[in-house]
Parts: sequence; C-alpha cells; structure tokens
Amino acid sequence: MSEDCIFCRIVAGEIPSRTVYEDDTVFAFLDANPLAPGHTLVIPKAHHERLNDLPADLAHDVLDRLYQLVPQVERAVDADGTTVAFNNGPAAGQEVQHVHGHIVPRFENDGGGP
Ligand code: DGP
Repeated sequence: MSEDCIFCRIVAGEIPSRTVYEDDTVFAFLDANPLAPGHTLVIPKAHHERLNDLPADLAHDVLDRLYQLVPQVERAVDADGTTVAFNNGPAAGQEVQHVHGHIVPRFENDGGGP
C-alpha cells in the first residue's frame, strides 16, 4: 500500500467507496466522478502506477475480471454498450497514479466516446 495513494486508501477502507467487486487481488468500485451511470473502476489491490509495472499474473487477474464485469455493469444500468479504457500515464490523462481500468456504460446516441 502507498499511504498517499487515494485508491490504496479506498482498498484499505480508509476512504468510502461503492464496491462493485472484490477478491484477493482485484477491487472494483463506482467512479466518484462518473461519465455515465454505473461508471466503474477496476484496479489491482496492490499499488502499481502503470500498466507496464504490473506483474503478468496480476495483469491477467485485472483484465480477466474487467472483462467479466462488463456485462454485469451493462445489465445493472441497462446500457447499450460500453467503453473500456486505461489512461496509462499522465500524458494519457491518468490522474490517479494507481493502475485502473474504466468501464463506462454507453447509451444509444449519448454523444460520448473516445
Ligand atoms: P484517470 O483520469 O484515468 O486517472 O481517472 C481517475 C478516476 O478516478 C476519475 O474518473 C475520478 C475517479 N476518482 C478520483 N478520486 C476518487 C475517489 O476518491 N473515489 C472514487 N470512487 N473515484 C475517484
């Protein structure tokens, strides 16, 4: 855990969040500043800043769980589709320096998207 990392503090329960999924290595919770209802973040519990830093087995756990959560999130908000994204590094818009994947529910004609 990194004491000054907001996502580590969420995993530790020091900052409240709306949990979507939790196991030994992966945590998923609702984004506090959602781009759409149900916007979910999927993170490794261990602190790693960048995708490039993730050990292969942990990368597999995060991506596997993200993949499994997509239909669950879509069903929860009756979405028509999903945008899945990782902002990897500040140059790509990563504001929280703890690896996280975004699951953003999408709706017909919502005008969003990358
Ligand atoms: P990114 O720009 O890819 O680093 O996205 C960071 C996301 O994290 C952004 O959509 C807002 C979300 N976020 C930041 N702080 C908190 C927090 O304290 N709680 C929750 N649930 N989400 C947060």
